Amino acid sequence: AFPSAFAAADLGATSGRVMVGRVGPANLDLSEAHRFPNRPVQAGGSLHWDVLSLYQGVVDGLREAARSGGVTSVGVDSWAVDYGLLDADGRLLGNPYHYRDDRTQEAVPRVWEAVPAEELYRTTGLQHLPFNTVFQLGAARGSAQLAAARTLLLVPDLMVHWLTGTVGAELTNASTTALLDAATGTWSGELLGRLGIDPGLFPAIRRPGDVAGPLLPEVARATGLAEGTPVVTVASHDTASAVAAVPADRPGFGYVSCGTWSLAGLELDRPVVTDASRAANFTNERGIDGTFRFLRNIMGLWLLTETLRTWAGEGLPSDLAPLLARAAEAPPFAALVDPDAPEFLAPGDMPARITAYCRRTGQRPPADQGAMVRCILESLALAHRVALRTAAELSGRDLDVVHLVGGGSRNDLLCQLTADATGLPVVAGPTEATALGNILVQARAHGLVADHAAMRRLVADTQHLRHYRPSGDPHAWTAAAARVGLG
Ligand code: LRH
Repeated sequence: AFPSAFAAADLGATSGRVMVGRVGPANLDLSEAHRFPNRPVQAGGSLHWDVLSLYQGVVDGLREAARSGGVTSVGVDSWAVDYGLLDADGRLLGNPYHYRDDRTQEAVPRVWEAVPAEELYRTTGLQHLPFNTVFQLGAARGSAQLAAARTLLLVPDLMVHWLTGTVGAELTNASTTALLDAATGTWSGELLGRLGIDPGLFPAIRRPGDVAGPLLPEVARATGLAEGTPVVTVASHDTASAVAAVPADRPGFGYVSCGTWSLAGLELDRPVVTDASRAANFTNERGIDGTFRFLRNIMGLWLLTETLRTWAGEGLPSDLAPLLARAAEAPPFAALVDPDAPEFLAPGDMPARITAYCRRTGQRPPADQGAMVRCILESLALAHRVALRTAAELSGRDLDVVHLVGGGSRNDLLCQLTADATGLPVVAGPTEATALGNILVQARAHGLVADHAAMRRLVADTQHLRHYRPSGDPHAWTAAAARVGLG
């Protein structure tokens, strides 16, 4: 049988891409049809996503996919929590906010006044992140924009709306809003009522594998794709797609989906919502097939990319490869930070913030660029270790391997440090786990892959994976972490 082709539109925080995946019984080939920058815009005192330019990138990418031979269907995924609002005519009301916009700071205590933090956690199972949709809507309360809104669509659902004219709320991404009931997987009317949010804003839930609808005729014309090409609902939360494609072959695996964020945790078949999991700020996001991602957000390679951006602006060397080589040579454990310190969330001068953190915690700040990069990567590896161990403890599971997927799996030093810190073998790759998860859910919906285990086997059999054995003394990590109160 000839392999079938599927298009995955995958929007990331710094770039978007349309990938074409060709799937056969024993093949899975991925090629990039189009990549385009995602440049957040600071305007009118707020940070926004330029969603029209992202949509244009998707359309351009689909045109390339059509040129390369056409596709059986299309799926869209992106980062979580952010949304666009539509008015009664179905028009977009303003530009969606970026989750790094700081307007939610004052909204958090107000939301907790209406629904105490413990109760919010018990209902939704979601870790506290100041940008969760629930707090963004808290910040929007009383605004003319929210008053005019009739429909809320998370970013991938907005793209699907423009591609097909239909509205729906994809389940995995909806589970990141902190408005979904963890027990039922539907919008919590009780929460919405107490928060004074109009329940009519929220479309019906769609599940990965459902067909959202055919491309609108004008979109088919603009892209050159066949009239009637279906848009299939995938796991539209990028992390859900990435974890769906983790090439694991047994249950005792942990994962780190590593890009702008490091999402480190386990796949479970039921949520863990306890006082201990709340205290450890662990989340229960929904995956495909009734799975849950029990994980913690770690600030991730954002620390490194913001550092490189700052250096580039100052005219300092900012090419990653030579800096990684210098980091590999730098002395270990010279300085460690908590990557999740709230001051690292916003865009801006990252080396200055890391330096200030080190001073504040009685450490000598990294003295040169190699030492700074080493500090960031060791701090991330340590955070991976803490999150994975905590996840295992809280869920009563044993871990015997860590799968590191996403763009960060290209970073050899980070993979090795993660193996060293966790004391576990690390399997690195695939880099494009999110796009593969997107494509495989479509392929399964078309009957080309039998089930989730077969999806994972296909990834394991066809993608380039690298293996790292733990080296060094794991106690050195315990001691270094304890020295700076990060154990
Ligand atoms: C990663 C991600 C993560 C969310 C964050 C907002 O891209 O989707 O899972 O927490 O973006």
